[in-house]
Amino acid sequence: MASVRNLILVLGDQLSPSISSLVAGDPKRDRVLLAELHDEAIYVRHHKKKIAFLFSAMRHFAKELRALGWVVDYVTLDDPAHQGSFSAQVAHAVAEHRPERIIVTEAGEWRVRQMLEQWPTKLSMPVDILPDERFLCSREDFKAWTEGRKQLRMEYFYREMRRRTGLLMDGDQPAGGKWNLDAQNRKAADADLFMPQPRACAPDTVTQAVLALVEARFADHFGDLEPFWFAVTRADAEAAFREFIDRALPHFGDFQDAMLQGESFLYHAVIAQYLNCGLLDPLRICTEVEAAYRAGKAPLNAAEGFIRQVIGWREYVRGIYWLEMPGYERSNFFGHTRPLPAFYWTADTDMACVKAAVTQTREQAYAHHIQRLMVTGNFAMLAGIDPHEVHEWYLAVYADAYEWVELPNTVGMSQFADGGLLASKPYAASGAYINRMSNYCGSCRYDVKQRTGAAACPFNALYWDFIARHRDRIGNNPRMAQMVRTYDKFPADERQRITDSAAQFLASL
Ligand code: DLZ
Ligand code: SF4
Repeated sequence: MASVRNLILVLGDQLSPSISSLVAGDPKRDRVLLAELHDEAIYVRHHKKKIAFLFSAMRHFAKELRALGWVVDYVTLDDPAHQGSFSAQVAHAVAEHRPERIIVTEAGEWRVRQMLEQWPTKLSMPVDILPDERFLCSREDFKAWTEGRKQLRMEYFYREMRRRTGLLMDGDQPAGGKWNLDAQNRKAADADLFMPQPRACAPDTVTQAVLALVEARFADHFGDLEPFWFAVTRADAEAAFREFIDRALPHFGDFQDAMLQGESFLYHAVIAQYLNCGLLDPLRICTEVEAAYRAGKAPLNAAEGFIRQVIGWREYVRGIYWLEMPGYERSNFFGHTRPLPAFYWTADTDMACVKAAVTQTREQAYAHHIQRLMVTGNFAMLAGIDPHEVHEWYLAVYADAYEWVELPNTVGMSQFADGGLLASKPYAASGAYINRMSNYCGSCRYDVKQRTGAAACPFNALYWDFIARHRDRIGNNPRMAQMVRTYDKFPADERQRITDSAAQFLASL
């Protein structure tokens, strides 16, 4: 057998043929290793659909690479050669092939990066860790951008990314004259029989085998395996994205923050799971969205909102993650310690908004950004849930969640546990916000108009109690000071009712 020059390890979220580790290799002399790993499936107990999605996408990617001429060692979870972890699997492959060196593209998570960095010593072998060029802003570039800045606001980073990529630019000016049209993207939606649904792909035989494996091995993990409809190949992910452009993008901006009972997807793209594992390319999808706008097929507020999420927010949170790890994971600005309530797993709650978000999360491994931020996230912060438990929940239950993207969104944006490094104010809201943006409250046992008492929407007393509990921490934030003043104007007996209602509700969790 011909000897192997380089062993190229491809991680489960690196399913791109143009990933730097493969570009650096040679199909004739190098060998690729991809492995379904027990440790990766359980270090948080990932949603069953997420595990099945990734395993099936990995199996299809191995096929894609073989068609391109690569020799691929693919280790399934039930393979006799399965070793359980990245380190053990690579040690096993090194013993078998005796390569000259290992090549790998940098990991997306601190935990895995630590592992890779130990390999030269552990394996007595050179390990080339290459930059992940699928991101438009390298870790070094992001660090350089932060230098000398008092505040790391996404908006300024985003403008630089617009200039750098040329996306939605007319010369050196933003298309349409404004950088950010978010203010136009807050309309409430009405139920509409013709709401587009994301493209559903029927499971092929490869996916069917994975579904059986996941059901057998991870039966006690959260989440429904079926119906399974995610794309698991690049071609199907691209087809799903093109359907989004044709059918949903025109309304994506307007209804970006809306929520409707029984509608899990509204006009969202539902492509983050494809993007974050490498089936879609960030720059390419943005170019296609811009082309749709330039061709008059989508309004500017939709195209700009979409592109901002990808080249602005997504790159920005990754930059923050690498800037702030490893300490960031344990941030707890408010000192919250309450355990995550059981209904985050069971959906067994009378709060219609929370019930809807958790139910669809169980069914789809998906909820859109406002459900995550303003329903489950907002509730957790108001109720004083330990932000680390909240983080592990989001990381486990969403098909698109990897730590680099999920942690800053949870710890920084949604829980304000970093004390305002990332967000300019806590995303705290009472029931009124949810009522304005959704139709959940109409069918809820609680009354969104009442502030206190057993029938009142729990978000209301919890919101005011949160303001009161943390007034010293948030009162000097100009955007929160107004709420503290409003609270102070409540009569003393009303303030007491708020304290009592919040305490009673929390005791019932
Ligand atoms: C999330 C995940 C899961 C569930 N399974 C695997 C796996 O079996 N093999 C693999 O290579 N990667 C998996 N991943 C992704 C990793 O846990 C990790 O999130 C990324 O490699 C980022 O460092
Ligand atoms: Fe949620 Fe309160 Fe509305 Fe019920 S009344 S759906 S708990 S916001």
